[in-house]
Amino acid sequence: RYDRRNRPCRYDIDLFTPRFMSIFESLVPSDEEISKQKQLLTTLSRLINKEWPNSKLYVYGSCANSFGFSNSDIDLCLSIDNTEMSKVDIILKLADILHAGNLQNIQALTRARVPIVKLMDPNTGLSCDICVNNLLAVVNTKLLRDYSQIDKRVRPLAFLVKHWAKSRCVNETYQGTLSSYAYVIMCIHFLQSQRILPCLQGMEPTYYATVDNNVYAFFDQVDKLSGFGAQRKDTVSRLLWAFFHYWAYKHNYTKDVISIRTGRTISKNMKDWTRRVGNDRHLICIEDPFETSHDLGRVVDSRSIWTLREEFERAAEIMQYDPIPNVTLFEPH
Ligand code: 3AT
Ligand code: MG
Repeated sequence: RYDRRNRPCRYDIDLFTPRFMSIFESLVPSDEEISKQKQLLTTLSRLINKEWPNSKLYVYGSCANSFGFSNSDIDLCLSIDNTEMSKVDIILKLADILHAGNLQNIQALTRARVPIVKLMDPNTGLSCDICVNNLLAVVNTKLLRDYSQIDKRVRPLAFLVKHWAKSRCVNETYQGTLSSYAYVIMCIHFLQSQRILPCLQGMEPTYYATVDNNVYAFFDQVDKLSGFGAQRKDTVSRLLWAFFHYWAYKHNYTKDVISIRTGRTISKNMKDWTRRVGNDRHLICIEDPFETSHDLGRVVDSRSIWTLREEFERAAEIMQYDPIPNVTLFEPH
C-alpha cells in the first residue's frame, strides 16, 4: 500500500481521454429529453397551482444538478406554506390532484423517511417523485450545479465515477454503499484538493437561501471563476486515475472527514465522529455541505466498507495497468 501511495501515473494515460469522453457523451441526456422534462414540469406546475396558487414546484437531484444520466427519474420538490395540513395530508391530496390530471401509476408513499408521490406521465413517458418542503435538497442541487459550471472537466469526471459505481453495484444505499449525491461530493472534494475547483462556501457569499429559519450562503457568480483551474492541465483520464488512486491509497479513513464546505479534510475528532453512535459508524466520512452534522457515509457498515475499498483498489489498478481501462473499469460486477 505504501509504495502505491506515491507511484507515478502510467505514461500513456492521456491516450484514453477520447475514449472516456465518448462514454461521458453517451450518458448525457439529449436535448429532446431535456425538453420533455421541462414540458412535464410545466404540466405539473399548472395542475398543482390551480389547487394551491402559492405553491411552487422545484426540480432537484440529478435532473437539475447537471450530473443526470439520460433516462433518469425526475426528482421534484413542492414548496408549500400550508400550516393547517400535515406533510402526509399534503402528499395524499397531491395524489388526488394528479389522479384528476390523468397522470398514471400514482403511488403515495407516506411512510417513507421522506414521504413522496410517485407518478408516470403518459405524454412524455417520464417518471418522477415529488416530495414536500425539502428545500435544502434544492439548495444543495444548486451548489452542485454551480460547481459543475466552473471547469469543463467536472461533469465528465463525475459522470464516469457514477457510471463506474452503477456498473459495479456500489451505488446502492440500502446495501450499505454510497448515493450518487455522495459520489459527486467526493469528486468535488478531489477537484478542490487538485486546485481545479475553489471552495464556494469559503468565499464572500453572493447567494442566500433561508430554509427552516437557517440561512445558507455561498458564492454563486461562477461565470467569474471560469478560468479557475486552467493552470492545471490534467486530462479527464488522468483525473479519473488520480480520483481512484486517492480513494484507494491516499485517503485516511481512520482520521479524516472530507468536507467541500471547508475545501479540505477535517479531523473526525473535531466532529466527534470517532465512534459508532446508533447506526452511524463513520467508516468513510463525507460531510454534507449544509447539514454539517450529517455524514453521507453513515449508510456504510463494517462489511460494505470493504466492498467499497476493494472496488476503489480494483479501479485504481485498472487505471494504472489495464490495456483497455475504458472497458474493464465498467465491467459488470
Ligand atoms: P441518480 O442519477 O438518480 O443516481 P441523483 O443526483 O438524483 O442521482 P440521489 O438519487 O443520490 O442523486 O439524490 C437525489 C437528490 O437528493 C440529490 C440531493 O439533492 C438530495 N440528496 C440525496 N441524498 C441526500 C442526503 N443524504 N442529504 C441531503 N440531500 C440528499
Ligand atoms: Mg435521482
